[in-house]
Amino acid sequence: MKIINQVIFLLFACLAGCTQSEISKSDVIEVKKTNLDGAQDTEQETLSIIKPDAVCFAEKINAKFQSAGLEIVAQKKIQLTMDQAMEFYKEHREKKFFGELCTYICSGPVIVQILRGKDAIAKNRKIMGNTNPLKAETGTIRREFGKNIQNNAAHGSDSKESATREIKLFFPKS
Ligand code: IDP
Ligand code: MG
Repeated sequence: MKIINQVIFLLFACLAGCTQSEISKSDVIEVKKTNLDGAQDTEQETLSIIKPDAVCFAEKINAKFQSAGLEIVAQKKIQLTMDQAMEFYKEHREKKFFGELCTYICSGPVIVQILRGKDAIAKNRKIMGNTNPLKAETGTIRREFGKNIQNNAAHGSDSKESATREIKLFFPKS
């Protein structure tokens, strides 16, 4: 009888999907030293965001970064204000999805992170996969955890300039 109850519970847990956060409730999860002094030339830092409806998969997503050799050197859970979202996504302000995108990114807590490693910017983009989860390769974050082209689980800086700007926005002292 006990086993049957456990099986039923597991079935419900699977059906419920992303309902429970795997990550602690505290706002600041971890912040380590973030300057690149002493790091090798090819090392880069990039900004990653685990978007609202993928926060519950944070442990699995972080495991992908780590197994690809990206170190999470800073990480915090925050909820963006509309002003922060509009500043962050300002390169898209002319796009028709801009308003909806900003509303979405503010719809719940996100996890902002600095990833560090060799070719971190390109590596993170590869681990994330195509913007559209339907076009993303098997095993990528967006393929596994994204719902659609907007709710696509993760953000990753697309250039050194973006990385510098985006890291400053969320980790001004780093
Ligand atoms: P990226 O995140 O792969 O760099 P961008 O083109 O920079 O893709 O778009 C930023 C974010 O805007 C995407 O991650 C996604 O959340 C959202 N987005 C991109 N294209 C569309 C669209 O056609 N409809 C709705 N949202 C979109
Ligand atoms: Mg982009």
